[in-house]
Amino acid sequence: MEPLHIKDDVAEALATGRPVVALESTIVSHGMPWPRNLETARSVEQIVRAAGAVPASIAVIDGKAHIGLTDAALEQLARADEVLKLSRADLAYGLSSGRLGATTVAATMILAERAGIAVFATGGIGGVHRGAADSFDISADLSELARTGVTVVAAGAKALLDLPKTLEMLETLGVPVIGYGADAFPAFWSRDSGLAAPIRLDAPGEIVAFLQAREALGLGGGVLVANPVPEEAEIPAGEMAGVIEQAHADAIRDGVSGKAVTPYMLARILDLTGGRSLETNIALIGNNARLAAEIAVSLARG
Ligand code: PSU
Ligand code: MN
Repeated sequence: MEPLHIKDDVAEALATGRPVVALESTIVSHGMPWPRNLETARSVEQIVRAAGAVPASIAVIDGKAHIGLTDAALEQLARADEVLKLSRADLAYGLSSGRLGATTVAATMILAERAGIAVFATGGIGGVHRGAADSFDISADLSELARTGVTVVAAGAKALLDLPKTLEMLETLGVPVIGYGADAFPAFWSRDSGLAAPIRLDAPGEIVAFLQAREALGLGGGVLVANPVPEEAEIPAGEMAGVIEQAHADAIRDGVSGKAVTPYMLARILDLTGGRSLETNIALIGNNARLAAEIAVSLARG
């Protein structure tokens, strides 16, 4: 059984060596409210196209992993209430059950690599959760970055995570973390988490040279490019701290655990910031999509 269904324009670009950028779908189904989720998914694809690459949004539909989604499929994902949130552990269940499934960073990386797509843009990666010493809640995104050869462009990791432990874990796993045009590791809504980015690079060509050096060493695994949100859209870390504390306390009060934690926190933070966090989220995804396309274009030139 062939598990992948590759959309025509994506297949053609891959066959002819033209740049392609993978995009995840959990952000559409679980990360943003209707109808801004659909508007954002469309505009992100448009940004990738404008930068000279073909967008490949990825999701599981009717028992197939779709690489590249039609507008109707994007709308279905954006509207549906019962969408599975699929990571490495349950990706195969998404296929065998025939249910509608959105892919996280981890699952999108797996499918992108299988399809031959080297660059992937998202909002923020999952990481080590606060209280992980007790809950053991560490996103499968981290171990995926260690093993799957895709370059992930994200605005760092959400400050609702334990960022120092997330960076330690990435280092342990051998995942390079590149601050793009910045010395600081960004914290999603904020440009500066207060932590240093382990490596700094300032142009897509520098990133491609770095990827080629990794390839020459046969290192395998992925790379995280941490791209700070544009200044005009950021919410400074100092302003986010109280909001995150509150959302975290609410999650504990409501007994939220496992897969539900990230969507719960995002929705709570949206409320607590009066919608401002959503505008920041939309701006940073577009910014990441543009950089991912520039990297893919530069990679395709060799
Ligand atoms: N960033 C967002 N919204 C999201 C996510 C990230 O702004 O919905 C999703 C991504 O798909 C990421 C996932 O892979 O959350 C991590 O979930 P978990 O912590 O359960 O692994
Ligand atoms: Mn988790």
